Amino acid sequence: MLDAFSRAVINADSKTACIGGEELASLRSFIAEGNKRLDAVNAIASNASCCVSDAIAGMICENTGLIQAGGNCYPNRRMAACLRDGEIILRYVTYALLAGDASVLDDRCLNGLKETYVALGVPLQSAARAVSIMKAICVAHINNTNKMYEGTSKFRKMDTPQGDCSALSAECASYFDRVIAALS
Ligand SMILES: CCC1=C(C)/C(=C/C2=NC(=C\c3[nH]c(/C=C4\NC(=O)[C@H](C)[C@H]4CC)c(C)c3CCC(=O)O)/C(CCC(=O)O)=C2C)NC1=O
Repeated sequence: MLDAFSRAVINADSKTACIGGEELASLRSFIAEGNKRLDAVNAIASNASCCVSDAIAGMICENTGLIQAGGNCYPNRRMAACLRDGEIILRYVTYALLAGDASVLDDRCLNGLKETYVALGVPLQSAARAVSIMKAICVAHINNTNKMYEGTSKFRKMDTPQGDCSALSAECASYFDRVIAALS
């Protein structure tokens, strides 16, 4: 598993070079923006179960066959496995976002996932749809633009300083895109 720092070392080593100006600048900004990154991870992690259940519910609303006999979220054992998988995927995305590197997601979650799903008959398109809903939710939580259920007690904004988190939300979105790509 790599992070932004070990990745810089590996890149430099593969060129037998010292860690150079551009890499140092990128690490410097990784450190300078570190608190924002932690807030972004926290924004997702502390809304994780809501995020997962909403994404799986959304996926099922769009395709109710999933919870009927023959569907891959039927019976409850499979529904539970599906919710668990949503949690696993989200957890590895938060690890990647924390590390600033996708390798932990690739190596420990995505490696062989498509083959497992194909073998078990888990519909890849539905799984990708649930992941894309999680992506939209997480981007909203990171940017603190979450508007779902506004005006009710279910509406939640994180108590964080205002600032520009567009780069972090884009990075987070790219990890979800990686999951979707691995399943297609
Ligand atoms: C650490 C990384 C890791 C991952 C990612 C992982 C995934 C994983 N998901 C599985 C099953 C499963 N995954 C799903 C998921 C779904 N079904 C749907 O219709 C939806 C599209 C989707 C939810 C979004 C289901 C239903 C099963 C059970 C399938 C079965 O037993 O028939 C299995 C088979 C073993 C088991 O049932 O526990 C694995 C290994 N395990 C791991 O250790």
